[in-house]
Amino acid sequence: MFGEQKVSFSGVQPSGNLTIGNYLGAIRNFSEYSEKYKTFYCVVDQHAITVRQVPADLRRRTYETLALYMACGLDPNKNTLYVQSMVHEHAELAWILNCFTMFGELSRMTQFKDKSARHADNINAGLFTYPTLMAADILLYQTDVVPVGIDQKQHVELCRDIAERFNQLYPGTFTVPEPIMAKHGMKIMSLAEPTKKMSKSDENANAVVYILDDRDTIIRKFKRAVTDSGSEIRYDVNEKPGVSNLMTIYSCFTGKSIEEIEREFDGRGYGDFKLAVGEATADALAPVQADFRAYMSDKAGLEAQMKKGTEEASWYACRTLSKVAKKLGFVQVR
Ligand code: AQP
Repeated sequence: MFGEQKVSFSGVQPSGNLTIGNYLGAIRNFSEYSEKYKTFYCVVDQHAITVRQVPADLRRRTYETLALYMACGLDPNKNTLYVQSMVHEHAELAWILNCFTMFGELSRMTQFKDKSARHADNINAGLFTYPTLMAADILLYQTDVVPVGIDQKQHVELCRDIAERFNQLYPGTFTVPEPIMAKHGMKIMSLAEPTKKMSKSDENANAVVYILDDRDTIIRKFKRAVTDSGSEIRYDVNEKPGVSNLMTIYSCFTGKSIEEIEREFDGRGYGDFKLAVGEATADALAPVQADFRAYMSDKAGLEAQMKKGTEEASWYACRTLSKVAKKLGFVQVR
């Protein structure tokens, strides 16, 4: 909360091409808060370097992620859209919060365990302290709500613990945020291994539908999606994880309920169903892709937006960081 205004904050890492998981679990829900909240949506490039990135790819994907934010309906006049590394307060507050976060807390984070298993040759300190940088991102803006997919809920809960601990020592410093998850689509699963989350860094491109995949590719990927034994289109995450995941995706893109979908495909096989999911996904993404191309063709416009977003975000970030510095006893002679 900044003054009387409630705040929404979230971010996406430019660590790969964005997936329909990122879209349905996070970005699509960001604009819900644009009218009533002060909203900050950030391209979190500093988070992305916890695993090795090719610099040219990271730079390109940073532009692309910003363009996708706008293509997904985030109006830059109603939302502060910016790049994390351009607002130095994020990293500064992260250091401070490291001193208020326990080793045991960070060790329990599921994402740290998963990513350190996947990147066993590079278990760096940044991977371990990722959640304190994320807490800094959120707390800098006195955030009330953080729209995220369910995989990030644990990090937002840790952020709440850090904020409460800090507030106990230094009352009234931070707003304690709430994670907000979409009712449907909070965890879209891999098309190849439907018990595993769909991730942009998955090495198997067929397991993932990217927001920018063309129509034929989208339909082909859904046709090849792993389904379950039997032929019934029925929602049952334990017995039919593959079909249930496709039903969730179809529901998210068409607005139909799970019961409606079960009725629609009663007596029809997986082939018909997969084609329908592919077509619905491609139809829904087509306008986003067209807008994305238009934004990407105007690099100067994107850079102007980055500057504007940085100026807006910096003003809020600087206020919170000065408050924290004062509370901690740092000398601030300007
Ligand atoms: N499969 C998913 N279903 C629903 N939501 C998802 N999110 C990610 N995957 C899914 C949500 O997208 C937002 C941005 O995610 P991120 O870029 O911060 O990183 P992540 O959660 O680690 O996502 P990825 O795609 O799995 O990236 P990599 O492969 O780089 O680790 C978050 O709100 C997230 O919950």
